[in-house]
Amino acid sequence: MRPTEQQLKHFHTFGYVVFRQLFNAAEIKRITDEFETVIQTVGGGDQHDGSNRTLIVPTIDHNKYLCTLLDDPRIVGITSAILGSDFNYASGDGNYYSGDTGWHVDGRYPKLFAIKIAFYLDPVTRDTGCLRVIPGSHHPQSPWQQKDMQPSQAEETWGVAPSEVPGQMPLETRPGDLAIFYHDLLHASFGGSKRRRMFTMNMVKHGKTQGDLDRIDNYLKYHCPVAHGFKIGGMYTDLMFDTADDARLKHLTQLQERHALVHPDKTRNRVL
Ligand SMILES: O=C(O)CCC(=O)C(=O)O
Repeated sequence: MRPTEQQLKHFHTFGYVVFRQLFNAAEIKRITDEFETVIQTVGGGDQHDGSNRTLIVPTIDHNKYLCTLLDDPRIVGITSAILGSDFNYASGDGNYYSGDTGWHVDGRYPKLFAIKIAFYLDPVTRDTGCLRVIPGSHHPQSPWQQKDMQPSQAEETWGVAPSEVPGQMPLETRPGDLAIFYHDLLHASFGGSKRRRMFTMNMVKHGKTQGDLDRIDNYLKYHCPVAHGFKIGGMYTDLMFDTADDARLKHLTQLQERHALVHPDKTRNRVL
């Protein structure tokens, strides 16, 4: 599936795009059920009492069905149109979020490098925990990238609650919708429940130059399972590799190799 030119323009202009009902009811029910199995059995979700966020990294890698999201023509088509067909899958978190998430970016890069694909598994609205974004804030020249334009400091700077910062856009979604955004985009969430279910797939551009590889290595220092405290023997689980065909492997090889350089003690040898 290729996004329309308008969807792509929307994505690059505003830093995000929402695909409505990309997954049908039966598909999203299966995705949700398998997510629950993962977070309950290996993610500590069985201990979740709402006092804190429950987090697991990675998510899809722990489940054979969820691994196939990386083969899904919709995910592959959209990501290829944005990052190129040789994009790298860069892991992703699974969450029971509890309460608000303050304004932040996931990274800042001089040009497009990383995107996040977000599956919200419950209906979420502006005031019940949907993703809110500041459109255009991903552009390096955006005023939102100035030191004195930090929405996380809205109360101190402008006397405005962070949830009321002007210029924001709530991305209200129903299960089956997919929100995709630049890592550089300011985003937050307010008013959600104590058990807001959401998981992500991060995707990054394939590295071709030494500069690209340096960027990837730096990314892996802070954003990979082991950097978040989850030791799975490398960038991906064995299950992700063992169930991969050649098409999927194309999206795994580079980061597994770079992971071995960045985290040599935390990468088991495997022949790819
Ligand atoms: O849904 C949320 O609470 C925020 C999600 C988020 O910040 C992220 O995935 O980076």
